[in-house]
Parts: sequence; C-alpha cells; structure tokens
Amino acid sequence: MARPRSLWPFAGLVAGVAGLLVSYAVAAALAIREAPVPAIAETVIQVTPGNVAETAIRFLQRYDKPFLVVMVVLISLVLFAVVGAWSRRRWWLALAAYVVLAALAAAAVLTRAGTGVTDLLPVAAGFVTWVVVLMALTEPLRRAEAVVDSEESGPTLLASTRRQLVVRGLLFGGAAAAVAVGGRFLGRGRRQVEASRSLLRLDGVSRPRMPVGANIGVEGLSGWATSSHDFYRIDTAIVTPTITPADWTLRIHGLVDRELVLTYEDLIARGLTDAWVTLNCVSNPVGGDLVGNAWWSGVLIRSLLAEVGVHPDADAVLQTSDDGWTCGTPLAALTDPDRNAMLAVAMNGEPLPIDHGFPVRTIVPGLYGYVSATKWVREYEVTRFSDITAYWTQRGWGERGPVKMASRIDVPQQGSTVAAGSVQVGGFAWLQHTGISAVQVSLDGGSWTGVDLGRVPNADTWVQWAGTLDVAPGDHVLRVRAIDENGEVQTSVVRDVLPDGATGLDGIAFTAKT
Ligand SMILES: Nc1nc2c(c(=O)[nH]1)N[C@H]1C(S)=C(S)[C@@H](COP(=O)(O)O)O[C@H]1N2
Ligand SMILES: [Mo]
Repeated sequence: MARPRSLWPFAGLVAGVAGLLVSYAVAAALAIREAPVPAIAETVIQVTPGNVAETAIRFLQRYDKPFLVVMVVLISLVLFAVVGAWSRRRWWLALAAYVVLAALAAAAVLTRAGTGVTDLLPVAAGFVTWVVVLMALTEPLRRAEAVVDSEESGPTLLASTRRQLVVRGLLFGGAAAAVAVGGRFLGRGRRQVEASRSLLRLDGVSRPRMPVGANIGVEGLSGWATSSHDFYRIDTAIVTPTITPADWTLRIHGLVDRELVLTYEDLIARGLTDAWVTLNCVSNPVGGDLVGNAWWSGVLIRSLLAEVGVHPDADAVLQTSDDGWTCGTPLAALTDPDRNAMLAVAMNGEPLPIDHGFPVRTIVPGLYGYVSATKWVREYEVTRFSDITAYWTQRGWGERGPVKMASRIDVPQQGSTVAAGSVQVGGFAWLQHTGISAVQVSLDGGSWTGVDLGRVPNADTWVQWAGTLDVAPGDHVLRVRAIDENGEVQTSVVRDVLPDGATGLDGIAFTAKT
C-alpha cells in the first residue's frame, strides 16, 4: 500500500517558502535593510576565502550578488524539502532544523554593520511561519498515514489527502505571497521618503562646528557631540510617519491675527539658524542615557510667531504631529529671545533622519522632549494651557516640563575594577538654558571636591567633566553633583521620573586593586 511519502517534502517546501516570504514581507514593511536572505548571501561573501571569491566574482562578473542570492534560495528550497521529509518520522528533527536555520539567519543579520534587535523581527516572523505552516500541512498527512494501513479504503483516502494538502498548500502559499506584496507596499512610503531625503540639498545648513575643548579626553567617556545614529529615540509611533518635503505643511493658527500655512520651501526661505542643543527625555532616570547633544539647523519659531501676531492672552502652543501625537509648549519658551527655539530641518548637518522627525521637528532648549520636541510636526495652535490637554499630560505627566539639573558618572563604570592609585573619573552634567558652572564629586561620602569642566558654546548643551582621584585599594562609592550658573546646587532629594523628571544624585560603586 503506497503511503503519501512524496507529500511530506512538498509540505516542507510550502512551509519553507511561506516563511521566506513572510520574513521578506516584514523586512520590506519595516524597511529593514538587512533582510535574512541577502544578509546570508553577504555573509557568504565575507567568509569566502579571498582568492575563491575573486575567481567567482571575475567569473560571474557583476552578477555575483544576484547569483549568490539565487544560490541561497535554491539551497534553502532543498533543505526545506528535506525538513518536510524528516517531519514524517521525527517532528523534533524538523523543529531543530528550523531553529538552526533561523539561528544562522539571525547571526548573518547581526554581523552586518549597524544592526540591532529589531532587525531580527523578519527572522522571528519567518521562523514562526515555518512551524505553523508545517504543522498545518502535515496534520492531514499524519492522520491519513495512521489509518492507511488498517483500512480497505486506503487509495481513496490517499487521493483525498493529496487533494486536501494541495488546497492547503495553495492557500498558505498564496497567503504568504499576499503578505509579501503587502509588506512591500507598506514599506514603499518609507523607501520613497528615504530617497527624497537623500536627494535633499539644504543650502543654509552648515556642517557641525565642533567647539574646541568640549571633549576633555577621558578614556571611556562618550563624545560631547552625539551622532544621529547613537542619539536616543523615543516616540509613540508604531509605523513611523513618512512625509516628503513636498507633502509637508505647517499650519499655525488659534489665538493669532493672521493664520499661516507654510510649505517646506516657505519655511526654508525664512533662513536657517544653527545651534548645539542637548535634548533629553523626562523618562530618563538618574544616571540614564536618554539624552543626546546634536547640531540642529532650523528656523526660529519666535520670528514665525511674530509674523502671525500672537494674542496677549495666549500662554501655550499645542503642537500636533503627523501621527496625531500632541504636546503643549509654554509660549514664553518659544518667544524667549535668549533661547533659540526652532523648527529644525537638519540634525548634525544632514536632513533630519526619518526616525528623528523628517522633514521638520521642534527643538526647544531647556524643556523635556515630551512638552516640546514634536517630530513630524504639522500644526501649531496658539492657545491657553487652561483650554488644552496633550498626549502625556492626559496620562499624568506635568504640564510645562522644564528640564531639571542632572549629572552623571560614566567613568569608571558601575561595578568595574580599576587600578588603585590615581584614578580618572568623568561624565556629563546638564541644565539646558541655565548652564552648569561647576561639578563636584565625593568619594566614599567624603567632602565634595571640584572637577574640571569641558568648554561649551552655550548654556543649552551638556558639559563634560573630569577629575583625577587618589584611590586606595578596596571597594568605593563615587557620587557626583552639579552647580548651575545661578549657584544653585543639584538636589540630592530622590524623585521618580513621573510626573516631571527624576531628581537625586548619581552614584556608582567600583573596586580598586593594586
Ligand atoms: N510625533 C512625536 N514626537 C515626539 C514624541 C512622540 O511620541 N511623537 N516623543 C517626544 C519625546 S517624549 C521625546 S523625549 C523626544 C525624543 O526625540 P528623539 O527620538 O529624536 O530623541 O521626541 C518627542 N517628540
Ligand atoms: Mo521623552
């Protein structure tokens, strides 16, 4: 009696291809550059001995990459069929094969430059698809095989099982293909905006001018200027808004004399200002790293507000982003002549990265991001705090959100071991818009002693600090505090980030050894 043997590899093939398609769909939808198959192909190139690779490349001319991708897919197809055959006898072996394949794909993705955990989403989606589809397809086969031996109706059953399997295979294969097309469609917007962003030439944007002496040269301390790549990212967007400059407008309305709708060109035409500004998140805990310092270029908000004529009874601007996020910003901070609040179009000399608000976002020195730094900004409504609520204030966070003084120890690291004797310590301190005048450290609860400060171009940026301490062998605790330009000493009172920012002093424990 013939058993439906050949149907098992078929099931494996369908499951395998469905997994590849779904993983491709996720990569395309999220515009993840390192999709599993190309990542594996690129890894193959990397691990191939140079002479072999060269011969192959010369042989294949410029088709080496497509050739490799095709090879990876073909080899995968064979593997998928084998896995399907295996699943007949040993289900765990099939599962183990999927785990190994997924692990290889994950490793390939992670070895590419600049990849992170989210880049593994396509691999995870593919893995789940493999398991689910293989189970769904082999279930009728398993049932059929169980009865085929014992019953007269074997051939009829076999035929109906084959039919069932083909139908299911088509359904799953079709669904996976549809998902792949859908993923590509979803990702299209982002790819287009990415393209328009890379073509954008902003005449008024200058390269970051690195101030002399801002980095004081402590080993292990991150740079005073934060690259856009390393800059923290916080927002509520699940799908990042993708807006081309041509599609962007800003509407300024509310308590104004003349409502204004600005296009991107109108905005740029008003002339760009640039400044170093440190931005931080209200959710940053003491010692945390939700803070970064960048060179921003944009248009001064106070001149736009002067243009529209703000009514004297207004005290807030309700900002709305393309994805419907809102925040209420104190009008006084936006009109303050000593503080260059801007509609930023560039970060570190380049058009804003999409994740940081392309094409236009707000930057206001001295306010936490949640009350000011609207990314993908679309609307300014001049209004009164008493008349509005915004995204985070509805959820219990403070209304106005001025930043609080903070200082952080980066060197030595918490829990590290250093050589006893003279030990270098260092970190950052900030109170944007007011500025830091001094930083002090205390070793093991001893007296506060001043350390050196790096130079800063203005009061709106953080400052690096560094010192050298004489440290005896043993366990130690180091604490830090800052003093602002008004002589105010940073408070040691511990407060949670909710509702309006953490307070308390950063402290680290370390060990000195001879
Ligand atoms: N559209 C939009 N803008 C937003 C947010 C958001 O959720 N949506 N989050 C804000 C918060 S809480 C912070 S701290 C900053 C972070 O900006 P970044 O991601 O560029 O570092 O963006 C602000 N702007
Ligand atoms: Mo934030």
